[in-house]
Amino acid sequence: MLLPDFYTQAQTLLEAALGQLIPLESPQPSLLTEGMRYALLGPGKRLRPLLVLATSYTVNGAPEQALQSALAIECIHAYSLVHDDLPAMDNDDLRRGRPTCHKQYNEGLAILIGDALLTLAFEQIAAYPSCVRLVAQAAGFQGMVQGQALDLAYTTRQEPALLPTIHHLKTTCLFQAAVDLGLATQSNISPEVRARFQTLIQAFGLCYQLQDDLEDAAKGEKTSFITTHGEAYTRTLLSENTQKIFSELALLPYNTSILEPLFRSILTRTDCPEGIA
Ligand code: GRG
Repeated sequence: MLLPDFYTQAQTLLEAALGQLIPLESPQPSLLTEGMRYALLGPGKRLRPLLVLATSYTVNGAPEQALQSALAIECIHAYSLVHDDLPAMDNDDLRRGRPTCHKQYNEGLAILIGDALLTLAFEQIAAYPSCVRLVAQAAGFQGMVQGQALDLAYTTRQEPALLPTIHHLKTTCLFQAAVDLGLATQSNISPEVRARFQTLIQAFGLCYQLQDDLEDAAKGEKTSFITTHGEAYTRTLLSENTQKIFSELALLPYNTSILEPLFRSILTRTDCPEGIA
């Protein structure tokens, strides 16, 4: 399959499947289901589900399990953004160029929209118990929610040493879960391959966050990692870890012509696979 074809098809498949997750004409149409669709179907880049599908495709995994896992991880991501935007968290008014969920609806409903998306995620992978465990561990107190809790505490207890841990838990854990879900679609993955994927996704998570910080700094926004470690060090770390991603990919015993441009496009926002921008 040609590269643009893979991503065009994956995006089309994902949007169609996400659109069907929460029916418009449910027996009792409600603001809750409307809000869930608002949060889930907004113009996101779908990076995590694409990573699940691309990883699974690379290792020749089971496509149906990959799709269910991709939907689950996008539900988790959407819930995390709804809750992250709440007044008690980041208190943001805009997300993806539109009013945040609590601005569009109200705060109470936004909390429930997040809750419902979180539970919907687990419904998608209920047939795959190992995936349920994997997602629960990445998204819960050992992962993303713990990262958010540490981030909340950081506003009063500013310990720069905590920043890499916060970034890792808030951002990398979900990317790691995406790759692990992709690998879980193939029973025949060697420990060496698993370890290489782990190394490269850890490097990728760090790069993703550093890139985000550099973009914020360029816009004049204060970003804590650059404030504490300096821009030069941030760029060096970014460059070292970018190299690590591609050297690990090159050592995988698979054709990585689908995965490689996905990582490259996310990190550089250039040479994007069609459909991801
Ligand atoms: C509220 C439990 C809870 C967790 C929130 C994900 C998160 C944790 C907070 C979002 C703030 C954050 C860490 C931003 C940095 C990177 C990030 C996750 C950006 C948004 O992801 P994209 O760029 O968004 O994939 P789209 O809109 O494309 O889906």
